[in-house]
Amino acid sequence: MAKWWQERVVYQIYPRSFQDSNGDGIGDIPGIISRLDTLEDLGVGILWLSPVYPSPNVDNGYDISDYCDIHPEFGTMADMEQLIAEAGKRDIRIIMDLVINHTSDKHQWFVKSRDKESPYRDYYIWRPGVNGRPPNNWTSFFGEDCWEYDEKSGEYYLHLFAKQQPDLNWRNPRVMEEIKGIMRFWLDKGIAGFRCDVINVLYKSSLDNGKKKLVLTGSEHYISQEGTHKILQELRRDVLDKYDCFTVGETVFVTPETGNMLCGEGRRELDMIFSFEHMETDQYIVKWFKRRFHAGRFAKVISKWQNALDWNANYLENHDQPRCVSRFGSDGQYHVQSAKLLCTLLLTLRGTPFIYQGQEIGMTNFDFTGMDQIRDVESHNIYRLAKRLHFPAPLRWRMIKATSRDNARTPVQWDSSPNAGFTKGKPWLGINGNCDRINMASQINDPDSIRSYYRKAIALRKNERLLIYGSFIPLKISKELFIYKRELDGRSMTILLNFSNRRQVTGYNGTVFLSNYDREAFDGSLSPYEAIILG
Ligand code: ISL
Ligand code: CA
Repeated sequence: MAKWWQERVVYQIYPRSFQDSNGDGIGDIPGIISRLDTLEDLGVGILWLSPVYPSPNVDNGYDISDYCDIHPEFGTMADMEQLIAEAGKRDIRIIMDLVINHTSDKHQWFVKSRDKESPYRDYYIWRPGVNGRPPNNWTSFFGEDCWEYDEKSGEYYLHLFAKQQPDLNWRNPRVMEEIKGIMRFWLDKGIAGFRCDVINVLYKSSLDNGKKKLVLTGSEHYISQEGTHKILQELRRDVLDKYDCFTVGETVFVTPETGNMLCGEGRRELDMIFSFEHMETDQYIVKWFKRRFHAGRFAKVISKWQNALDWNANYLENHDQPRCVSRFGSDGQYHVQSAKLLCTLLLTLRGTPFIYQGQEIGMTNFDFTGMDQIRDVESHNIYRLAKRLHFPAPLRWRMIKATSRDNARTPVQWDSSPNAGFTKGKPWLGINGNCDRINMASQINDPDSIRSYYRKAIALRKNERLLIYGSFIPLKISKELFIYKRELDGRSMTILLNFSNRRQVTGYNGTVFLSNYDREAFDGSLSPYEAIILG
């Protein structure tokens, strides 16, 4: 049966960097409201807001200190309600980020839980040390230890992310009830669902030592455990099923098999998941060791996932990943062409497309020159770790520059005025120097711009059921080419993507529905980074 969240395109907003309205240098909810017309014009039907809750911002809102309020730097609850209403008028629905693996260490639950006698003690995972050492050998996502010692109670607490992000204890039924209450609170306000942060690590099956690994020692005890499936089924049954909403899970270290267990239709857990494998095709083991981009490797992984799940959540970019045009395309000579090629790919895959703010104008990786310009907690932790491991300074910087999450977090480039129209004050994070050249104002009315191409591709998907529901059939995958077919009720479209220079192909013909070059007919010759949809 058709579902609205399959037919719509999602646009991710990272509120801090989207649009500032009051000159404090931080994007906010009134700023988002002021840009809703642009988003409506683009054709998106769902907005995903990265966290807007009160937070000490150690991890920019992914460390939540109060789940049922709005961070004053983003506005008020009334602003949030207005955003939901104003978006609704434009037929745009809103999903929020649900970060329930951990809270901030400033959350009242955690503050109280520091007291051994408190009923909140068991909301988190506290353990005594072993011979003066942490309870086990696990390592965290952010390159540090997983356990933090608390003087007050003489025990350690578990944190899979930063030490200011203590993990919740999902074995405690009271935690489950609290989270259900939070979900209902927002759904009752009219939001349309959640993007669920690192949702497949909630349940820790044991706290035994892990097999020693280069990264995430201990993860076999918490990745996609049976206990997590039970939790997801319960949240679905008791909360989500009572509303017209959907969930997309951010799921780490999933395979097609474990992914299916999390979002297969019959499972009644999540509606779709973000997998990471295609984002790992340009790295060795961890993202800090870059490997040259290879379109064939990338396309092969995408194809595999396309047919592995009932429904996909497709993305090429988000607030944790470098900009896709710099990474999978070209941010030099073929900037415009390759940004449009990546747009074609994203909008013609089977699944719900997720566009990240700025992607629709081809924003590139940052042009920062040193660590002092970087704010991301992960980048700083990894830089320190690399220093401890005696990596030379230039290598350390190269690692961070290519992979830092701040690449995608620089403010949106709206126009060529000071601070790119993002703020009248001092932006919280530097603005890319290319904002004179790459900005919304210069693209919005230009029919040949990247932005206009996104608009066209979104409209095409909306009008072509086969681009939404059709099957995905890979036809050719190589270092240079990714060609596939979408098919529904005997009709088909072929999508040709050329990741290289001029190329000749034979055997493909039809009407040109969309191309990033100005062409009416296709004769088999592809220009550099050309993308064509043939019908
Ligand atoms: O950033 C990463 C890889 O590029 C991941 O290790 C990332 O930390 C992981 O995907 C989890 O991400 C989510 O949870 C984190 C938060 O920092 C991220 O911003 C969020 O997307 C902790 O809440
Ligand atoms: Ca502001």
